[in-house]
Amino acid sequence: MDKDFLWGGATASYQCEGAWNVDDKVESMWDHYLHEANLENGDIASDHYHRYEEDIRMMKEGGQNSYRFSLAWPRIIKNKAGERNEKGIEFYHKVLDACHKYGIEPFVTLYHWDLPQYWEETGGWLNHEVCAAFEHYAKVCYESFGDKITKWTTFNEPKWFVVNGYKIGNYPPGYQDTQKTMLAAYNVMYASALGVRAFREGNYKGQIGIVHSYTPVNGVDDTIETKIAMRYADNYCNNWILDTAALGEFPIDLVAELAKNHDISFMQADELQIIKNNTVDFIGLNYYSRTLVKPYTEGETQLTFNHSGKKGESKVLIKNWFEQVKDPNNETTEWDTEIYPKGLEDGLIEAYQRYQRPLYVTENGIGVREDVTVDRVNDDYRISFMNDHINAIMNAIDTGCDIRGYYAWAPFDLYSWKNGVEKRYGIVAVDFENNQIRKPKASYYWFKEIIESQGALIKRRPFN
Ligand code: BGP
Repeated sequence: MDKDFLWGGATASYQCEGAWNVDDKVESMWDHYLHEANLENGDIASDHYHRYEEDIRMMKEGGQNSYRFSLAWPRIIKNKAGERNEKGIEFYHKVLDACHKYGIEPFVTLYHWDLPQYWEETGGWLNHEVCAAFEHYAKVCYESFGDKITKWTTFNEPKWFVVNGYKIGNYPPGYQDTQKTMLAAYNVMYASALGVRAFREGNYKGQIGIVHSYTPVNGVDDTIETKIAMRYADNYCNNWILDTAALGEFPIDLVAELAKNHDISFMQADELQIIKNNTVDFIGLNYYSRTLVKPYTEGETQLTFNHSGKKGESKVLIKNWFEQVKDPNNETTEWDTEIYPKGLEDGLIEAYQRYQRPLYVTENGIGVREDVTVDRVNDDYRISFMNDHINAIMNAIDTGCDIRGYYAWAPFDLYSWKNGVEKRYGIVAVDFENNQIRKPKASYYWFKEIIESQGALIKRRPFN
């Protein structure tokens, strides 16, 4: 790997900071939703708000040179009038200063799902005003932190929070409505373009991108029907984010298909032009698995998500579009995520060919139950998972793709959306029951050696 390659871990404000109402932070839509539903929440999470220095020091000691994290809008902007919360801003200055002290390059997400509840109450992403509010928030962040950050991203995973929040209904605000899904998707992609435009107009240093929950699509066979199903799946999973952010256009066949039965009058020509003119400098891809599909011509849409950690609960079947199927040859986690590193290699090559932008793998990891009371968690499965995915990146680089970083999800255990802290991803264990004690897992030490060798210690293998 190139010496400038970024190696690190990724987190999100809500999932690790805790301190949900400290220093004048206001409620986010996730605070509100989980409190109302009385579900396990991130009120304390990994208490990173108070332990960021220790966490960042451990990144450094683990050989890492970058940290991807998000800023919490409800910590930074107090109200709809857009007033700044200086205490929240001060917190992120301290985090950024710790990064710089330890030689860790910050890679910063503006929005990782914690919309201020005062905006959710006005309709959230269904309310067009929220796009301008996001632009204002982005400007406050660029102004406040512009001299300490050179890698910015607007949104983390529009596909994931929009589809889960408005179509599947398992995330806040909990709708199951295609029209609302389309409107939220449009507003988010427009807001992202406004964030890019504000960044360019302000002449801030560095680059700006977007992060996508990438599930490259494969088909069960080579028939024309399967190829059509694959295109539907790719539009649903990937293209409405990546084509829009990187090429400046929503996929026209997707828009035409949706327009048959839905209202698309919210798509305004002047705004589409803003989207066209403000594409991203780079793309961040979060990779957990691919989407394997076959045609689905009979039967109704069924979308269910596994939050229990009992295998077999997830279902993605979209009427007349596609059905997601399992490959019996591959293992899955207890949360139904197929382990398929080849998908990352194929996906990176495809994304690079299509978008010709520098790529970063901004999240990759495996969520499992673990006993963290032992001295050291021997997470060989995580080492093997990371090895094979870094190998996939190296294979893609060998074909000429410009890939500039790899971030483990996560640098330490944190809260998993709707799954709580039972589903662990960290390379450092956090004992949530026992004073939040941090203990590196075997994967932390392994990752350090891999980084020090610039990837030379990765077990290389071609995929079949
Ligand atoms: C991504 C999100 C992260 C993180 C990760 C693991 O979709 O960007 O925030 O949570 O997935 O997912 P989960 O916690 O649902 O297992």
